[in-house]
Amino acid sequence: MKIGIVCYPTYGGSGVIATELGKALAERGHQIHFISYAVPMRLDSYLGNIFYHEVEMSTYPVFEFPLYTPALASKIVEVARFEHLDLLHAHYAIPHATSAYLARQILHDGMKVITTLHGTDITLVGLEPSFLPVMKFSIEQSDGVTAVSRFLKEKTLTNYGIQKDIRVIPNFVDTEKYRRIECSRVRERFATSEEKILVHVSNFRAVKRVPDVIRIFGEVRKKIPAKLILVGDGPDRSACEMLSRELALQDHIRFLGKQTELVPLLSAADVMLMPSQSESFGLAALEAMACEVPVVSSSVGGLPELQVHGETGYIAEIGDIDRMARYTIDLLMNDTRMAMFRRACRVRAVEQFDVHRIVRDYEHYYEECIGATEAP
Ligand code: GMT
Repeated sequence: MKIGIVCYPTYGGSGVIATELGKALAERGHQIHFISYAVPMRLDSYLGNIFYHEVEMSTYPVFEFPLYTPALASKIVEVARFEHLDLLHAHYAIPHATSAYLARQILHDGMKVITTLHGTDITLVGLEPSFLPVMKFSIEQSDGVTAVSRFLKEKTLTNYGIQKDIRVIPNFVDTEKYRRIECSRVRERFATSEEKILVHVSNFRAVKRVPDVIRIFGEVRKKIPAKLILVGDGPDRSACEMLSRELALQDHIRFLGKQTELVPLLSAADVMLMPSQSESFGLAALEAMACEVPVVSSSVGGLPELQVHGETGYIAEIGDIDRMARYTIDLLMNDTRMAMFRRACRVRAVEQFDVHRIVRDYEHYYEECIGATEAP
């Protein structure tokens, strides 16, 4: 198939999934055309079958705001005409599903549009009154809609009153690449041999509750010698650096900023903390699980679909810092349980969320939407 993929190129789950999906589809013989305003972060080397088309933004003094939605629609039209796309896969509904709808109306050539809902496009941004009617319309007009968790599917149906079948296709990880590696040198850089290592990976937005991560760590350190590695960057980073000083934890916390090579860092870690306020899936937790790192998380959104309480980690109510700290301490103090959890994390990542399995699900869904196969 000739497939167009529209996504955000930045550090974030939807862009990662879109890029990894495109790469995996290309390996399976499809021709992939990425369309975005910059090269997607994980599209870092030349790969056959993959092409990148940049949306050019023109400015004009009359425009107070950049007009990305029509610019993207025009680029989709151009790529679809030149390359004869069979379908266009829009990741993150705003504004990609809208541009895709516009392009399809202009094209009239049978190109199908599939929209994948990722999270805040539905739970946060899309609900704003200035976007909601356009979001509902654009999602309903897509030929196929997928959501990354059952939670997100239900939220979309109820919040938007959408009368449309939404297929749940969970996020995935390349378990060949994401596997625990020998990491003693990395561990030594962060901690002594007596210390445990906790890790958190996010875009430091309010929904991630990074201050909770720091407070949980503070409680853990009262009982166990430990270090905390914080990976990523975003609006809450300065406040978190301040909080770590207020709590006198600054010598035990390393803010690493954005990192592209996560496997060595995850392989050095003992537990991942994800106390999010909202999380439709939790891709960072899945990547940790693939590297045998148990996750202590909040109970929100799709997290209970990803990890199993008491098997791959622990789940607590949002904001219950004491409970999350207690769970982390229990796990760090019990070597036998830790070993069991580690194994369970890896098995669950490989058996339920491996890239090869999920990419086949997308392929079947594409075929269904194009009309090549019947729905099961
Ligand atoms: O909202 C974000 O944090 C970014 C967003 C994205 O599109 O990059 O993440 C969402 O999509 C990821 C990939 O499907 C999911 O793993 C995240 O759980 C989801 N984030 C939220 O729901 C907060």
